[in-house]
Amino acid sequence: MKTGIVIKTTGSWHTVKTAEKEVFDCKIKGRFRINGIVTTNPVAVGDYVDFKIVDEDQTGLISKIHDRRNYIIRKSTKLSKQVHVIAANIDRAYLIATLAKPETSTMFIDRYLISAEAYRIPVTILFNKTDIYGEFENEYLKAIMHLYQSIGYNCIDVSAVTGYNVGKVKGQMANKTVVISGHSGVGKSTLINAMHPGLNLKIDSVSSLHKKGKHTTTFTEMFELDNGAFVIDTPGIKGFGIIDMYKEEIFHFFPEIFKVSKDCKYYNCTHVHEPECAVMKAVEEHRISQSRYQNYLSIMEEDENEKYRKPF
Ligand SMILES: Nc1nc2c(ncn2[C@@H]2O[C@H](COP(=O)(O)OP(=O)(O)OP(=O)(O)O)[C@@H](O)[C@H]2O)c(=O)[nH]1
Ligand SMILES: [Mg+2]
Ligand SMILES: [Zn+2]
Repeated sequence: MKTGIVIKTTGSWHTVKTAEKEVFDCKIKGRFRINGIVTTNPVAVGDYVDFKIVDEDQTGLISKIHDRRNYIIRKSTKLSKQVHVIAANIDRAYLIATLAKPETSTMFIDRYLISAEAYRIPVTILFNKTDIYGEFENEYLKAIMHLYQSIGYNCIDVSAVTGYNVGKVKGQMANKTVVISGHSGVGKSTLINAMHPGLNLKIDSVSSLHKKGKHTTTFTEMFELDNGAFVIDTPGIKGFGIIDMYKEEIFHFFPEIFKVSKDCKYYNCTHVHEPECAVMKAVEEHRISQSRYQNYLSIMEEDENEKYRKPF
Protein backbone atom coordinates (compact mmCIF):
# COMPACT_ATOMS: atom_id res chain seq x y z
CA MET A 1 0.00 0.00 0.00
CA LYS A 2 1.25 3.47 -0.88
CA THR A 3 0.17 6.92 0.27
CA GLY A 4 0.36 10.09 -1.79
CA ILE A 5 -1.17 13.44 -2.57
CA VAL A 6 -3.49 13.99 -5.51
CA ILE A 7 -1.87 16.52 -7.84
CA LYS A 8 -4.32 16.39 -10.74
CA THR A 9 -7.68 14.87 -11.55
CA THR A 10 -9.13 14.46 -15.02
CA GLY A 11 -12.38 12.53 -15.18
CA SER A 12 -11.85 9.12 -13.65
CA TRP A 13 -8.05 9.36 -13.53
CA HIS A 14 -6.24 10.91 -10.59
CA THR A 15 -2.53 11.66 -10.62
CA VAL A 16 -0.98 10.88 -7.24
CA LYS A 17 2.52 11.85 -6.07
CA THR A 18 4.21 10.03 -3.20
CA ALA A 19 6.65 11.50 -0.67
CA GLU A 20 9.41 9.82 -2.70
CA LYS A 21 8.19 11.97 -5.64
CA GLU A 22 6.99 8.99 -7.65
CA VAL A 23 3.91 9.76 -9.74
CA PHE A 24 1.10 7.28 -10.47
CA ASP A 25 -2.14 7.44 -12.44
CA CYS A 26 -4.87 6.05 -10.22
CA LYS A 27 -8.52 5.11 -10.39
CA ILE A 28 -10.91 4.87 -7.49
CA LYS A 29 -12.09 1.57 -6.12
CA GLY A 30 -15.86 1.63 -5.69
CA ARG A 31 -17.76 4.72 -4.62
CA PHE A 32 -16.92 7.19 -1.90
CA ARG A 33 -19.04 9.60 0.03
CA ILE A 34 -17.26 12.25 2.01
CA ASN A 35 -18.99 14.03 4.88
CA GLY A 36 -22.30 13.21 3.23
CA ILE A 37 -21.94 16.03 0.69
CA VAL A 38 -23.00 15.37 -2.87
CA THR A 39 -19.98 16.19 -4.97
CA THR A 40 -19.24 15.79 -8.64
CA ASN A 41 -15.71 14.70 -7.77
CA PRO A 42 -15.01 12.34 -4.88
CA VAL A 43 -11.28 13.04 -4.99
CA ALA A 44 -9.79 16.52 -5.28
CA VAL A 45 -6.34 17.99 -5.75
CA GLY A 46 -4.70 18.17 -2.33
CA ASP A 47 -6.35 15.00 -1.01
CA TYR A 48 -4.14 12.40 0.64
CA VAL A 49 -5.02 8.91 -0.55
CA ASP A 50 -3.99 5.30 0.03
CA PHE A 51 -3.61 3.23 -3.10
CA LYS A 52 -2.07 0.04 -4.37
CA ILE A 53 -0.48 -0.79 -7.67
CA VAL A 54 -2.60 -3.28 -9.56
CA ASP A 55 -1.48 -3.58 -13.13
CA GLU A 56 1.75 -4.33 -14.87
CA ASP A 57 1.31 -0.88 -16.38
CA GLN A 58 1.84 0.66 -12.94
CA THR A 59 -1.54 2.29 -12.53
CA GLY A 60 -3.00 2.48 -9.04
CA LEU A 61 -6.27 1.80 -7.30
CA ILE A 62 -7.29 4.27 -4.58
CA SER A 63 -8.87 2.53 -1.59
CA LYS A 64 -8.97 5.33 0.96
CA ILE A 65 -9.19 9.12 1.08
CA HIS A 66 -7.78 10.60 4.26
CA ASP A 67 -9.91 13.06 6.24
CA ARG A 68 -9.67 16.56 4.86
CA ARG A 69 -8.34 19.34 7.05
CA ASN A 70 -10.39 21.76 4.94
CA TYR A 71 -11.50 22.22 1.35
CA ILE A 72 -12.96 24.80 -0.97
CA ILE A 73 -15.93 24.07 -3.18
CA ARG A 74 -18.04 25.71 -5.82
CA LYS A 75 -21.46 24.86 -7.16
CA SER A 76 -21.07 22.59 -10.15
CA THR A 77 -23.83 24.40 -12.03
CA LYS A 78 -26.00 27.31 -11.02
CA LEU A 79 -29.08 25.42 -9.93
CA SER A 80 -27.67 22.05 -9.11
CA LYS A 81 -27.34 20.93 -5.51
CA GLN A 82 -24.07 19.26 -6.38
CA VAL A 83 -20.81 20.86 -5.49
CA HIS A 84 -17.38 20.52 -6.98
CA VAL A 85 -14.46 20.33 -4.58
CA ILE A 86 -11.78 22.60 -6.05
CA ALA A 87 -8.97 21.69 -3.66
CA ALA A 88 -8.40 20.16 -0.23
CA ASN A 89 -5.97 20.64 2.67
CA ILE A 90 -5.11 24.27 1.92
CA ASP A 91 -2.90 26.51 4.12
CA ARG A 92 -3.74 29.75 2.32
CA ALA A 93 -5.73 30.90 -0.67
CA TYR A 94 -4.33 33.52 -3.05
CA LEU A 95 -7.03 35.44 -4.82
CA ILE A 96 -5.70 37.17 -7.92
CA ALA A 97 -7.58 40.33 -8.77
CA THR A 98 -6.81 42.78 -11.56
CA LEU A 99 -7.92 46.39 -11.79
CA ALA A 100 -7.65 46.29 -15.60
CA LYS A 101 -7.92 43.66 -18.33
CA PRO A 102 -10.14 42.23 -16.90
CA GLU A 103 -11.38 44.25 -13.92
CA THR A 104 -12.28 42.20 -10.87
CA SER A 105 -15.30 43.58 -9.00
CA THR A 106 -15.36 44.06 -5.24
CA MET A 107 -18.49 41.88 -5.29
CA PHE A 108 -16.43 38.99 -6.60
CA ILE A 109 -13.67 39.67 -4.07
CA ASP A 110 -16.13 39.87 -1.18
CA ARG A 111 -17.91 36.67 -2.18
CA TYR A 112 -14.61 34.88 -2.35
CA LEU A 113 -13.55 36.25 1.02
CA ILE A 114 -16.70 35.19 2.83
CA SER A 115 -16.43 31.67 1.46
CA ALA A 116 -12.82 31.52 2.64
CA GLU A 117 -13.84 32.90 6.06
CA ALA A 118 -16.48 30.20 6.29
CA TYR A 119 -13.88 27.53 5.57
CA ARG A 120 -11.38 29.31 7.86
CA ILE A 121 -8.80 29.54 5.09
CA PRO A 122 -6.63 32.67 5.29
CA VAL A 123 -6.53 34.73 2.10
CA THR A 124 -3.96 36.93 0.43
CA ILE A 125 -5.28 39.21 -2.29
CA LEU A 126 -2.81 39.72 -5.12
CA PHE A 127 -3.46 42.71 -7.36
CA ASN A 128 -1.79 41.68 -10.60
CA LYS A 129 -0.85 43.42 -13.85
CA THR A 130 0.33 46.55 -12.04
CA ASP A 131 2.67 47.14 -15.02
CA ILE A 132 -0.26 48.26 -17.14
CA TYR A 133 -1.99 50.44 -14.54
CA GLY A 134 -2.36 54.11 -15.37
CA GLU A 135 -2.90 56.99 -12.98
CA PHE A 136 -6.53 56.07 -12.36
CA GLU A 137 -5.81 52.40 -11.63
CA ASN A 138 -2.91 53.32 -9.36
CA GLU A 139 -5.14 55.56 -7.24
CA TYR A 140 -7.76 52.83 -7.11
CA LEU A 141 -5.07 50.29 -6.20
CA LYS A 142 -4.03 52.35 -3.19
CA ALA A 143 -7.62 52.71 -2.01
CA ILE A 144 -8.59 49.07 -2.50
CA MET A 145 -5.43 47.77 -0.83
CA HIS A 146 -6.03 50.10 2.09
CA LEU A 147 -9.63 48.88 2.36
CA TYR A 148 -8.82 45.17 2.49
CA GLN A 149 -5.70 45.61 4.62
CA SER A 150 -7.68 47.58 7.18
CA ILE A 151 -10.07 44.62 7.49
CA GLY A 152 -7.09 42.36 8.08
CA TYR A 153 -6.42 40.78 4.70
CA ASN A 154 -2.89 40.46 3.43
CA CYS A 155 -2.63 42.34 0.10
CA ILE A 156 0.27 42.48 -2.36
CA ASP A 157 0.52 44.35 -5.65
CA VAL A 158 2.38 42.31 -8.25
CA SER A 159 3.25 41.98 -11.88
CA ALA A 160 3.71 38.41 -13.06
CA VAL A 161 5.16 39.78 -16.29
CA THR A 162 7.84 42.13 -14.93
CA GLY A 163 8.42 40.04 -11.78
CA TYR A 164 7.54 42.90 -9.43
CA ASN A 165 6.92 41.41 -5.93
CA VAL A 166 6.87 37.86 -7.34
CA GLY A 167 9.78 36.89 -5.06
CA LYS A 168 7.90 38.24 -2.06
CA VAL A 169 4.83 36.14 -2.92
CA LYS A 170 6.93 33.05 -3.52
CA GLY A 171 8.73 33.55 -0.19
CA GLN A 172 5.40 33.63 1.68
CA MET A 173 4.40 30.34 0.08
CA ALA A 174 7.48 28.39 1.17
CA ASN A 175 6.58 24.96 2.56
CA LYS A 176 2.84 25.67 2.34
CA THR A 177 0.02 24.29 0.24
CA VAL A 178 -1.71 27.17 -1.48
CA VAL A 179 -4.44 27.56 -4.05
CA ILE A 180 -4.50 30.31 -6.67
CA SER A 181 -7.95 31.52 -7.67
CA GLY A 182 -9.48 34.27 -9.73
CA HIS A 183 -11.27 35.07 -12.98
CA SER A 184 -9.95 33.69 -16.25
CA GLY A 185 -7.21 35.89 -17.66
CA VAL A 186 -5.99 37.51 -14.42
CA GLY A 187 -2.61 35.76 -14.66
CA LYS A 188 -2.77 32.74 -12.34
CA SER A 189 -0.70 30.49 -14.60
CA THR A 190 1.63 33.36 -15.56
CA LEU A 191 2.39 33.96 -11.88
CA ILE A 192 3.17 30.28 -11.25
CA ASN A 193 5.45 30.25 -14.31
CA ALA A 194 7.22 33.34 -12.93
CA MET A 195 7.80 31.59 -9.59
CA HIS A 196 9.00 28.40 -11.23
CA PRO A 197 10.87 29.10 -14.46
CA GLY A 198 10.90 26.05 -16.69
CA LEU A 199 7.45 24.88 -15.71
CA ASN A 200 5.96 26.35 -18.90
CA LEU A 201 2.31 26.27 -17.92
CA LYS A 202 0.05 27.12 -20.80
CA ILE A 203 -1.03 30.75 -20.68
CA ASP A 204 -3.34 32.76 -22.86
CA SER A 205 -1.13 34.20 -25.58
CA VAL A 206 -3.50 36.79 -26.98
CA SER A 207 -5.78 37.86 -24.17
CA SER A 208 -4.01 41.18 -23.73
CA LEU A 209 -5.98 42.16 -26.82
CA HIS A 210 -9.24 41.20 -25.18
CA LYS A 211 -10.62 42.08 -21.81
CA LYS A 212 -12.07 38.68 -21.00
CA GLY A 213 -10.05 35.57 -20.28
CA LYS A 214 -10.47 32.49 -22.41
CA HIS A 215 -10.25 29.69 -19.86
CA THR A 216 -6.79 28.55 -20.84
CA THR A 217 -6.31 26.37 -17.76
CA THR A 218 -8.96 23.65 -17.84
CA PHE A 219 -7.91 21.37 -14.99
CA THR A 220 -6.88 22.05 -11.43
CA GLU A 221 -3.30 20.96 -10.91
CA MET A 222 -0.71 21.15 -8.15
CA PHE A 223 2.94 22.10 -8.73
CA GLU A 224 5.86 21.92 -6.35
CA LEU A 225 8.18 24.95 -6.26
CA ASP A 226 11.87 24.73 -5.35
CA ASN A 227 11.15 26.18 -1.87
CA GLY A 228 8.79 23.39 -0.82
CA ALA A 229 5.61 25.24 -1.75
CA PHE A 230 2.76 23.23 -3.27
CA VAL A 231 0.89 25.62 -5.54
CA ILE A 232 -2.48 24.73 -7.01
CA ASP A 233 -3.40 26.35 -10.32
CA THR A 234 -7.13 26.43 -11.01
CA PRO A 235 -9.30 27.20 -14.03
CA GLY A 236 -10.77 30.71 -13.95
CA ILE A 237 -14.01 31.08 -12.02
CA LYS A 238 -16.87 33.31 -13.13
CA GLY A 239 -18.80 33.60 -9.93
CA PHE A 240 -18.70 32.27 -6.46
CA GLY A 241 -21.94 30.94 -5.02
CA ILE A 242 -22.47 31.45 -1.33
CA ILE A 243 -22.62 27.97 -0.02
CA ASP A 244 -22.57 26.21 3.29
CA MET A 245 -24.03 29.06 5.29
CA TYR A 246 -27.30 30.32 6.66
CA LYS A 247 -28.50 33.73 5.57
CA GLU A 248 -28.54 34.96 9.18
CA GLU A 249 -24.87 34.14 9.62
CA ILE A 250 -23.50 35.76 6.44
CA PHE A 251 -22.39 38.84 8.40
CA HIS A 252 -20.19 36.62 10.58
CA PHE A 253 -17.93 36.27 7.55
CA PHE A 254 -17.46 40.03 7.09
CA PRO A 255 -14.96 40.46 9.96
CA GLU A 256 -15.42 44.23 10.32
CA ILE A 257 -19.23 43.96 10.25
CA PHE A 258 -19.22 41.11 12.71
CA LYS A 259 -17.05 43.08 15.13
CA VAL A 260 -19.35 46.12 15.16
CA SER A 261 -22.55 44.03 15.25
CA LYS A 262 -22.01 43.33 18.94
CA ASP A 263 -23.29 46.87 19.61
CA CYS A 264 -26.56 46.48 17.70
CA LYS A 265 -29.66 46.92 19.85
CA TYR A 266 -31.29 43.64 18.81
CA TYR A 267 -29.43 40.41 19.25
CA ASN A 268 -30.92 39.06 16.01
CA CYS A 269 -30.26 42.24 14.01
CA THR A 270 -29.62 41.51 10.32
CA HIS A 271 -28.20 45.03 9.73
CA VAL A 272 -30.59 45.66 6.86
CA HIS A 273 -33.45 47.71 8.33
CA GLU A 274 -33.45 47.43 12.13
CA PRO A 275 -33.45 50.51 14.37
CA GLU A 276 -30.33 51.28 16.38
CA CYS A 277 -28.16 49.08 14.21
CA ALA A 278 -24.51 49.70 15.01
CA VAL A 279 -23.47 48.43 11.58
CA MET A 280 -25.59 50.96 9.66
CA LYS A 281 -24.29 53.68 11.96
CA ALA A 282 -20.70 52.63 11.26
CA VAL A 283 -21.38 52.75 7.50
CA GLU A 284 -22.78 56.29 7.86
CA GLU A 285 -19.71 57.30 9.81
CA HIS A 286 -17.40 55.68 7.23
CA ARG A 287 -15.97 53.21 9.72
CA ILE A 288 -17.31 50.40 7.51
CA SER A 289 -16.90 50.80 3.76
CA GLN A 290 -19.92 51.47 1.55
CA SER A 291 -18.78 48.92 -0.99
CA ARG A 292 -18.48 46.15 1.58
CA TYR A 293 -21.88 46.99 3.07
CA GLN A 294 -23.57 47.22 -0.37
CA ASN A 295 -22.12 43.84 -1.30
CA TYR A 296 -23.39 42.45 2.00
CA LEU A 297 -26.90 43.75 1.18
CA SER A 298 -26.80 42.26 -2.34
CA ILE A 299 -25.86 38.87 -1.00
CA MET A 300 -28.65 39.09 1.59
CA GLU A 301 -31.17 39.96 -1.13
CA GLU A 302 -30.34 37.00 -3.30
CA ASP A 303 -33.02 34.53 -4.10
CA GLU A 304 -33.13 31.88 -1.40
CA ASN A 305 -33.44 29.14 -4.01
CA GLU A 306 -30.08 30.05 -5.40
CA LYS A 307 -28.40 29.10 -2.17
CA TYR A 308 -28.25 26.00 -0.18
CA ARG A 309 -28.31 25.18 3.43
CA LYS A 310 -25.55 23.47 5.26
CA PRO A 311 -25.65 19.96 3.86
CA PHE A 312 -23.83 18.35 6.77
N1 LIG B 1 0.57 43.11 -18.59
C1 LIG B 1 0.46 41.99 -17.87
N2 LIG B 1 -0.12 40.92 -18.41
C2 LIG B 1 -0.20 39.80 -17.66
C3 LIG B 1 0.29 39.74 -16.32
N3 LIG B 1 0.05 38.51 -15.85
C4 LIG B 1 -0.56 37.83 -16.83
N4 LIG B 1 -0.71 38.61 -17.93
C5 LIG B 1 -1.32 38.23 -19.21
O1 LIG B 1 -2.67 37.91 -19.02
C6 LIG B 1 -3.06 36.87 -19.91
C7 LIG B 1 -3.72 35.75 -19.14
O2 LIG B 1 -2.76 35.11 -18.32
P1 LIG B 1 -2.97 33.62 -17.79
O3 LIG B 1 -1.82 33.33 -16.90
O4 LIG B 1 -3.26 32.67 -18.90
O5 LIG B 1 -4.30 33.80 -16.93
P2 LIG B 1 -5.05 32.71 -16.01
O6 LIG B 1 -5.52 33.44 -14.81
O7 LIG B 1 -4.19 31.53 -15.80
O8 LIG B 1 -6.31 32.37 -16.93
P3 LIG B 1 -7.17 30.99 -17.02
O9 LIG B 1 -6.21 29.85 -17.10
O10 LIG B 1 -7.97 31.17 -18.27
O11 LIG B 1 -8.04 30.96 -15.80
C8 LIG B 1 -1.79 36.46 -20.66
O12 LIG B 1 -1.81 37.09 -21.91
C9 LIG B 1 -0.68 36.98 -19.80
O13 LIG B 1 0.48 37.29 -20.53
C10 LIG B 1 0.92 40.91 -15.78
O14 LIG B 1 1.37 40.97 -14.64
N5 LIG B 1 0.96 42.00 -16.60
MG1 LIG C 1 -4.42 29.56 -16.25
ZN1 LIG D 1 -27.26 45.65 13.17
